[in-house]
Amino acid sequence: MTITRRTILMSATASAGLLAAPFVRRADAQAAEFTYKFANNQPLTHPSNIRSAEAAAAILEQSGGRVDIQIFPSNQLGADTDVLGQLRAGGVEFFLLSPLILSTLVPNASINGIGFAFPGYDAVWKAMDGDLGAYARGQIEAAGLVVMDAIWDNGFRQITTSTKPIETPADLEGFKIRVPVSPLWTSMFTAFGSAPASINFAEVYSALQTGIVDGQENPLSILKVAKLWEVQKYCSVTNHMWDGFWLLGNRRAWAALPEDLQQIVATNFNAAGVNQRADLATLNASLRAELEAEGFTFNEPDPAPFEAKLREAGFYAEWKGTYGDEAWAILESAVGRTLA
Ligand code: X2X
Repeated sequence: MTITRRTILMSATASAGLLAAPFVRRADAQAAEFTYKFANNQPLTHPSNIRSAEAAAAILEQSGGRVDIQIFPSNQLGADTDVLGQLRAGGVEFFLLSPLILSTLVPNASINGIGFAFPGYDAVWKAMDGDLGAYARGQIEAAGLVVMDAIWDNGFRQITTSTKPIETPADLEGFKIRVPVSPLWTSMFTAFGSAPASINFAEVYSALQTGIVDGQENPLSILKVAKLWEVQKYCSVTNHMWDGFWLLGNRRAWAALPEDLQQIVATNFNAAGVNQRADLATLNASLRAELEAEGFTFNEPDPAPFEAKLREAGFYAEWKGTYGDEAWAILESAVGRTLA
């Protein structure tokens, strides 16, 4: 990410229609016993960063100044796949990351991203606060990372393009689309017959601007905070998957915290996640109109042919085999229907 791009995002704070982010790099950081870095890929204007900053302030206060969480938004410490390496090595202590990108390390963590699995948010929270989330957290812990209980929202994903609205699955054939770095994303858009390119979020704006790809897919909140109308024209409301963010921790850094401090950190982080979900629910009510005002043209294709296309291409059968019967049964039970 260039200085110019970051400057643009910073200056967007005032005009984004969101609260000004209370992000402050404190000068007294060296006074704390535990100074931990918290990385994420979202601009300061995203509710994730507003709630993270709130949690960090509460943690500093409730720990009597012993725990200082410093927030690094917008991939300031590196692209997501690099920061995942830093988290494992201990160079970064906390990281808010998509379960699908995490699946490059924890393969079955991506199961929430199966196409068209969730009909809406009620089903998402029931599953992710229930057995499916517990299963995923078990996988993450078995891989040597710490994970907080509450998953944060990213959202239902929509396809944007610079060229044409996506009306039917045929419109995705041969389409050059950016997908995040994750086997599940590549598999889904390969099943649609597209030409998916794995690109970290840090490079998405420039990849769209320079025409390396013609489109991308993300929730409306991300289109807004990343100002993607500047480099995209159409938004097709496909709701093709839901994804969130797990708040991950480095195990050694976590174990170094006495139990009472772990409790303070976990309680505030989980509360921040639950509040962030509510913030996004509020934002979602007005985002489409705001994005239309910025220049996006919306359409709402029938999702049924898209799901049928994935099924015909063997997408569901393939992923059932990859995740295994146990994980697949938890997914199907969570969504209340047979997917494969
Ligand atoms: O990389 C993306 O597209 C984003 C911001 O949605 C994720 O973190 C998965």
